[in-house]
Amino acid sequence: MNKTLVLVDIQNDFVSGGALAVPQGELVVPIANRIMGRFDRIVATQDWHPANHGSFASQYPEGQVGDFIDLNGIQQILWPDHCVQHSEGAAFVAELDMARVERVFQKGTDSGVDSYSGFFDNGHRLATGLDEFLTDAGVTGITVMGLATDYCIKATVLDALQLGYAVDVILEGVRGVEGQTGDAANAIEAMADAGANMVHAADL
Ligand code: VGL
Ligand code: ZN
Repeated sequence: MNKTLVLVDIQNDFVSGGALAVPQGELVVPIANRIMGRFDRIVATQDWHPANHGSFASQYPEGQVGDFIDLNGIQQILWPDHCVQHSEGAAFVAELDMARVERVFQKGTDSGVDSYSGFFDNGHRLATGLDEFLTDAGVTGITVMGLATDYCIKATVLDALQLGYAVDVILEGVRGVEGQTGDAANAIEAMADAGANMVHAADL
């Protein structure tokens, strides 16, 4: 068996009290802990930005969170400073059981380009190593959960499908930023349309 769980960005800044808190983001933690035993392999992604990252509104004199800018040719929404390398906000949520997490793939480390997907930056130029790791391990299908549905989950799942993986998404294991009402539901629909399988934790 080769069942692989990919935990996306379950970090302090994305749960209640965090800099970019995803509503009810912390609720995915007990679900992750509960289902880990069903998998042969577990990996995690970690949003890991330099303090001057180009997605931070703080880097622009007139920048407001939620504004769109052009970041080296790619449309970029501006975020509050979050997941700054080595900060408490970038750390994995303390309650998340990391004991069986075999590897962590960091992303967003280049200040000039954001990286929602756990596989590639938003310009699809640099790989994080996740695809190579999974390929080397003979993994052909992954189960994805974590944060946030409408950004990093969606991008990770769409890239995985494009790379040829079979992808299950755990519906109660994801939560969205919901900058606009419906963003999370639209993301779920986009992932399903692209071929992802929507599953419930109880059915694993
Ligand atoms: C994320 C916005 C900015 C995410 C990361 O993990 O979904 N969203 N950086
Ligand atoms: Zn980020």
